[in-house]
Amino acid sequence: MTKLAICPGSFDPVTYGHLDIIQRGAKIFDEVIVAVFNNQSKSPLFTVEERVMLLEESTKDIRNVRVDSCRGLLMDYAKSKNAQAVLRGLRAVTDFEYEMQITSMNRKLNEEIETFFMMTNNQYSFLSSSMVKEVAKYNANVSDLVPSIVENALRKKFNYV
Ligand code: COD
Repeated sequence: MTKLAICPGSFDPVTYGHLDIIQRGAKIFDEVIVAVFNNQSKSPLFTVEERVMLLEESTKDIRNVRVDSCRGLLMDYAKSKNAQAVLRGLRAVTDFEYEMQITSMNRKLNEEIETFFMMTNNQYSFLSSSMVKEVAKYNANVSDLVPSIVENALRKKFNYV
């Protein structure tokens, strides 16, 4: 049976931290679908379409990764795709409580789909989309935090080109 994992998130925008989890996940699962959700509570900078495009470009060399946009509940989406797993990344201890809450709720919604956590690579343990946006707003160099296509998109958003 093909082992399919959904890697859900806001990805506003995708960072090297996200890509690290996606790349490593793609070595373990037969297929990974990166699912972009519109988490309105985070007041996104990029539209869902822009985030999907940036992810597609950034993952185009990974054969078994696809990108999709989603609405509604993660577990409904995962079930509709016949996924066996949800793949999430963990950074510092601060992520843990939030992830526990989401995982407990998701398990209540569908206990057959397992959530897998991968510890971040040390070099990305303090990297978040929010921090990238915060510094890119002031035209700081983010080239070692995000792919160049994302860097350019950030410059455009903040009117530096
Ligand atoms: N290193 C490693 N992993 C990282 C890094 C990093 N530097 N940065 C982020 N990650 C991981 C995150 O831990 C996460 O696993 C993934 O990458 C995506 O991160 P974000 O921040 O883009 O995504 P979130 O946390 O905003 O995603 C939240 C969801 C969209 C998954 C959630 O809101 C959701 O499931 N929404 C759908 C509605 C639903 O089903 N709700 C019920 C559950 S409460």
